[in-house]
Amino acid sequence: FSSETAHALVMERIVKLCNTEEEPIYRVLVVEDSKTASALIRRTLTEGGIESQAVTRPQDVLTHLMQFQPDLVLMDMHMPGCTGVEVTRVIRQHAEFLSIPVVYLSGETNVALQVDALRMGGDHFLTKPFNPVVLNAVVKSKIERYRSLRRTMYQDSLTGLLNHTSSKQQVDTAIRSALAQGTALCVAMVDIDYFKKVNDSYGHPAGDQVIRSLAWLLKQRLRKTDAVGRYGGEEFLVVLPGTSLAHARQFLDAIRADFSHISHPHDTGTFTNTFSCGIAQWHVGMVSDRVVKQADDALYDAKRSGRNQIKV
Ligand code: GH3
Ligand code: MG
Ligand code: MG
Ligand code: MG
Ligand code: MG
Repeated sequence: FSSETAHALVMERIVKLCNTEEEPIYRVLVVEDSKTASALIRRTLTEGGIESQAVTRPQDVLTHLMQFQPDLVLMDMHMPGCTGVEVTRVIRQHAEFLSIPVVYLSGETNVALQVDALRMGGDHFLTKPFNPVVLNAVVKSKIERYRSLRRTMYQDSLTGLLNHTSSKQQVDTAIRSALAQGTALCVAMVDIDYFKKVNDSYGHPAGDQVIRSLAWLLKQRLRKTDAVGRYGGEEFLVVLPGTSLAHARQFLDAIRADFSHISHPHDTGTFTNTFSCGIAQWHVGMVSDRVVKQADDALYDAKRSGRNQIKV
């Protein structure tokens, strides 16, 4: 696996996490050389509603991490040829897995060695024989914390969409897969029209509500493979893999028309609003900054031409 592929896979999982309202199932990678022990651990996890995969050979851990995208690693201490501490150190060398929870589950009762394991990248130490209830409780609480950490890192708190940084990363990810698969890719920039007036006339909370309703509409309409992020205050970045310019335009224009008909409530009545949009088509050789800039230029053109429209 190249680090680019790893990055793409990780982003895919993060987007999935950000796009689903209900929590996806918990996923645990069990690193354990004894097949009997891993079968027992996995059965316990299954009973707790936790999905798992097992790795018996430490050299396979990275591949499994990238393909399975677990939320947590359950790590044995003593394995043939290496220790769990060494495996954890390798995992932590990859930026994508810098903060994934690593929980030790080992027969090691030497407290000094347990403390060493925690000092060197471990998050928790459980001993064998384990208590199934405690194991599942530890796993779930560590995963919950890790998820809320990732959320604050990647998600926009007002809308639940991707934030500025992760929507930009999403363009990189989409470019990589467009290159690998030889497919089309369009990127669009959406910006609400005369938004300052909304704030001035109806107040900031009403403005926030307009931002949320556009976010909701975009999220509703986009397909699973698309991505949308809040790029700035009232600006959204939309990534449409496998989409021609004509289709992207048609698709966003339908959303534009629908948005313009939404009645937004304020203290004494309702008001409507519009957005403008610029679309850029990606071509081989274009870096993400350039395709985003081109969408932004097209957006500026749409604004200058009177707003409530789409330009390419
Ligand atoms: P146009 O895009 O049509 O050119 O006009 P505009 O009035 O929308 O232009 P501009 O981009 O200059 O203004 C955007 C305003 O959005 C400025 C800022 O006060 C407001 N804004 C930015 N973020 C938020 C937010 O999170 N909530 C609210 N309510 N307003 C925000
Ligand atoms: Mg062992
Ligand atoms: Mg503006
Ligand atoms: Mg605006
Ligand atoms: Mg703006």
